[in-house]
Amino acid sequence: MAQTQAIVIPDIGTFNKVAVIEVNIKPGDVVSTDDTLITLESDKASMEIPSPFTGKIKALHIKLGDKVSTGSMIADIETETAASNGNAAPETKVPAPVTAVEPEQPQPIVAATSVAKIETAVAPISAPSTVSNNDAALYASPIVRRLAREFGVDLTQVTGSAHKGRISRDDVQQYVKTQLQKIQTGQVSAGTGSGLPTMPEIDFSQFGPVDVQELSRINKLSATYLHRNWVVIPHVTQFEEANITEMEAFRKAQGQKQEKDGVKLTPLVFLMKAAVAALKQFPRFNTSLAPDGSTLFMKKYYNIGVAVDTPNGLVVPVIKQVDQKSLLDLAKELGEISIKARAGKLTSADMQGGCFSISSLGGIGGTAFTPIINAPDVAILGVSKAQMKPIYQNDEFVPQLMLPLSLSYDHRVIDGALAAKFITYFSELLADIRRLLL
Ligand code: CAO
Repeated sequence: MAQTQAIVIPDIGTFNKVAVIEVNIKPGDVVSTDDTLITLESDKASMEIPSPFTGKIKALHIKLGDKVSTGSMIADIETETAASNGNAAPETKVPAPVTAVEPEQPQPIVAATSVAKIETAVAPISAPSTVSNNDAALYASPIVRRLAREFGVDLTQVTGSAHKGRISRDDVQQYVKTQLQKIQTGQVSAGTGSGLPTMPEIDFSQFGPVDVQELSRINKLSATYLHRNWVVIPHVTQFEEANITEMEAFRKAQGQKQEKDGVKLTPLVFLMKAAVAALKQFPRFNTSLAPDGSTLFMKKYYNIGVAVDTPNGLVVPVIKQVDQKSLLDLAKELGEISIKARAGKLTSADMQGGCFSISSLGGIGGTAFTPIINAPDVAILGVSKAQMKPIYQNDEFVPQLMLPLSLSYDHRVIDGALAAKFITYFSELLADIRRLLL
């Protein structure tokens, strides 16, 4: 005859108000004796609480994040046979967790009749789970589940190598290693199959009206590419301000003459020339790192990628042999290639062969930003809007036009000291553009 029994938290000894970190059941589920119902986690240990009965869950009295102690209600279960004494739910004794930090401490509870699975925790959990809950049926200990959460690994993607397909700590570590290798060798993008946690799907219409818009082809391509670079390359961004007062005076004087011929001389072409001079001075910036990270390709040519904002998204055409072109040649070519880019007519050859990139938002505004490296380059320069600022010179504040620069570099190839030298040199060149002629 069917009978409803209450399942409560068994004796967990001195542990009090322990967080529920996993709930593996819902009303209607059929469970067997010893199936894991929930997982608890204190700052020192994790405990899986097994079912004392076989039967069907009628009601759930617990949810993720609840704090529970011995005797707290977990669920009501409908069983076919009565419990051993027909009155109360049998108590499941839980052995004391052996903590990693205090291994010699006495055990608060005797484990003799325990059926709960307990594993030692190595550190307090610091973040809530972001991994899919579909891994409830997997056979993995709490410590392995915690490791998976810490690395954002979806356990349903991991093959268990231990007895009966149980997922071990080694399996999770091996999975992370394999996924990283796949990203590094370009076999997968960081956005797919990398083992990184995925974003939850949200029905935004529940909050208000929404339109759904498909991303452009360029948006999708650059998303994959930017995500890979962001995840794979350890970025550091070094900031600097260059005094371009004299450079601007010169540019404006020249510009007025040139604009009649349809050539617009903007600060960007000076930056391209300064970039070439700095790449020559610091050749480590003019390199690409082999995918296995063991060799550097030192380039003897000077091609500069320029980020162009188009109606369809961001593209980075490459201006070739910048070292061999004049400021006016560059201004003309930049004008032509931006028109081509905005018309969506760039070819893949137009976007290949770069050494270093410049992303200029100076015509728009902003004080600084952290550009993402355009791999296989090892550095990129972000340029923001120049502003007049009071600069202390010869015992007085003098208004000067200062250009904010943001140099992001691949820290596997470039050390911070070298980056600071590069950006200082670059800034000095802009402050005295006669040096560009040297
Ligand atoms: N500070 C102040 N003013 C600046 C400036 C700076 N750093 N850089 C450019 N300007 C001025 C120019 O002198 C020009 O002024 P005038 O019209 O008075 O002559 C105006 O801003 C517009 O310049 P521009 O944008 O047309 O030309 P550019 O050579 O600076 O840039 C291009 C060309 C193609 C790079 C630019 O049009 C563009 O697309 N920029 C966006 C790049 C981008 O999206 N980067 C982000 C990538 S990450 O998402």
